[in-house]
Amino acid sequence: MKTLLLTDPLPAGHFTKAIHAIAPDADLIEYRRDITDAELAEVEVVLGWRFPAGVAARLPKLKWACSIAAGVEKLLVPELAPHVPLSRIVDTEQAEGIAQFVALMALRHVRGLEAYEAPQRERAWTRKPMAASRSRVAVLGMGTMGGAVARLLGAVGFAVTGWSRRTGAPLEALLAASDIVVCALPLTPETDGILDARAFAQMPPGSYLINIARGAHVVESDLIEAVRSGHLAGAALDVQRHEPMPADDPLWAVPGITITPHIAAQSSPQTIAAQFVAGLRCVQRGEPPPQQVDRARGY
Ligand code: OXD
Repeated sequence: MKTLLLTDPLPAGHFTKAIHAIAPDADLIEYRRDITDAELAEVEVVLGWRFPAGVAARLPKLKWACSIAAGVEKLLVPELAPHVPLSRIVDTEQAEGIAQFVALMALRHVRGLEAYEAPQRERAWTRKPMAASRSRVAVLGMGTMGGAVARLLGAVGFAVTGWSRRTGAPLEALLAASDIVVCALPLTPETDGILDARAFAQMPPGSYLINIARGAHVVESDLIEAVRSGHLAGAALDVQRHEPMPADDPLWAVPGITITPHIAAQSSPQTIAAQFVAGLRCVQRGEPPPQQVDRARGY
């Protein structure tokens, strides 16, 4: 079965090597801008991060699409034929890495670590000791990532409440009762822009946002306003609406906002290859591939 690799911005070569190491028979082609309709007409499987514009409509034989990520919104394009199953990677190692990143950012914030940077530059031994923090954290999205985040934050002393759209619990009340809000939601039309001026106004003064999901969950201009006004203490954004973030993006220069370039945790090509090949074998046998997302729900 011919598989098209759409891994950009990650180099396809890593995936080809990892897949061929365990499935030498896998028939892989890498996407090129000048790829022809004749080549695409032979493709039965896609492994990728995002569909370049128009490509999904040029795959008449497509039988399965598999994301190289946990989030699938960039493959779930309207032109993807409705009968094509879409799978995602489920990686507990990645979830643990994400949880470590969130714990690092949450602890750095509540322990006031940034307050020691200027004194060190000035060689000033200025102490502001504190007891253990018991800050209240809301984890929005309780899937593989959010669940791991909630467990680790609980283990280091935070009072954690998980929230997901499916529980139907009112988000406003939780935001109002949280010192830190962590976004681990899937990106769907319902969650796009969910963290906006209204949500920030509901969060208590001095509270903090950590986003490890997708940049589009946050209305970034509203966040900048909420931080600049002093209502929010700041934010740690591992993901941004425009990735890679352009040099003139206003988010770079907001005191209190930490930007990292989508590095909180990533699945290894070996993990992706193992899950992909297991799914490919199912499709080759005519069985449904595992780890399918509910296309109507978007995750
Ligand atoms: C993912 C990601 O969704 O890396 O897995 O962002």
